[in-house]
Amino acid sequence: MNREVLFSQMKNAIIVGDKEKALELAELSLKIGIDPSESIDDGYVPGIQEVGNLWEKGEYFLPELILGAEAMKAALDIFNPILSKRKEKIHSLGKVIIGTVEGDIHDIGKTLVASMFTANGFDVIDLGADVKLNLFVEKAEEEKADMICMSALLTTTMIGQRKVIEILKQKGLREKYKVMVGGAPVTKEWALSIGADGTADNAALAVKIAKSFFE
Ligand code: B1M
Repeated sequence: MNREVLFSQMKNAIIVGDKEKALELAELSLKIGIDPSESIDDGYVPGIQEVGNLWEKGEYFLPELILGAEAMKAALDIFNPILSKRKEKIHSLGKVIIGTVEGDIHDIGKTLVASMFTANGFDVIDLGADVKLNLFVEKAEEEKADMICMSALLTTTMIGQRKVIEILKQKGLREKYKVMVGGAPVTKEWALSIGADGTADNAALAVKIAKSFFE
C-alpha cells in the first residue's frame, strides 16, 4: 500500500475512533518497513489533532474524544516499546523524571516524549498522569535524577508546572535539576516566565534540547 494512503487511513481510524483499524494499520506499517516515528507524526497525530478540532467546533463530544484517544493509545502501545528499545547509547545520558501534572489526565504526548527519551539514551522514570506536584520533587530526590519533565495539556493545569518550580526553589533544589515543560498550550514565553530551563513542542525537539543540557 502507498504510504500516503496508509497515513491517511491511520488519520481516519483515529478520527472515527476505530481502535481495531488503528491497531491493524500500525501492525501493517511495521510489516512493510515504515518507521514508527513517521506513522506517528504523519498518520496518527494529525488524526488526534483533527479530533481536537472537531471537539472545539462542537461537532464532537466527549465519547468521540475518548474513542479517538483509545484508538490512538492502541496504536502507540505497538510503537512505544519499539521506540524505547532503540537505545542509542550504552551509558545513560541522564536520569529523567517525567509525568503529566496534577489534575490533568492527558498522557499520550507525555508517553511519546518518555519513549523518545528512552530511545535516545536517557533513563526514564515515568510517573504517569495526574501526578501530585510534590511527587515530582520527591522522586527526583529519591532517584537522584538530573531532569524533571512536566507535561500539561490544559490551560488550567499548566500552573502546576510553575508550582513544582516554586517547590524546588523553596527547598533550595532549583539548581540541582534541569526542568523541561511541555504540552499543547505551553509556549516558550510561559516556560521562560516560570523559570523552566526549556520547552519543546514535539518529542524529537524535547530530546534535542535535553541532550543539549547534558552533552
Ligand atoms: Co482533552 N482537551 N480533555 N482529552 N484533549 C484537549 C487538550 C483540548 C485542547 C481539546 C480542545 O478543546 N480542542 C482541551 C483543552 C482546552 C484548554 O485547556 N485550553 C481538552 C479538554 C477541555 C478536556 C477535558 C476537560 C474535557 C472534559 O472532560 N470536558 C478533559 C480533561 C480531563 C482532565 O485532564 N482532567 C479531557 C479529556 C480528554 C480525553 C481523556 C478524552 C483524551 C486524553 C486521553 C489520554 O491522554 N489518555 C483527550 C484528548 C485525546 C485530547 C486531544 C484531542 C488530543 C491530545 C493528544 O493526545 N494529542 C486535545 C486536543 C489537542 O491537543 N489538539 C485535548 C496528541 C499528542 C501526541 O500531542 O499531547 O500535545 P500532545 O504532545 C506533544 C507535544 O505537546 C509535546 O510532544 C508531544 C508529542 O509530539 N509534549 C511535550 C507533550 N508533553 C511534553 C513534555 C515536554 C516536551 C514536549 O517536556 C516535559
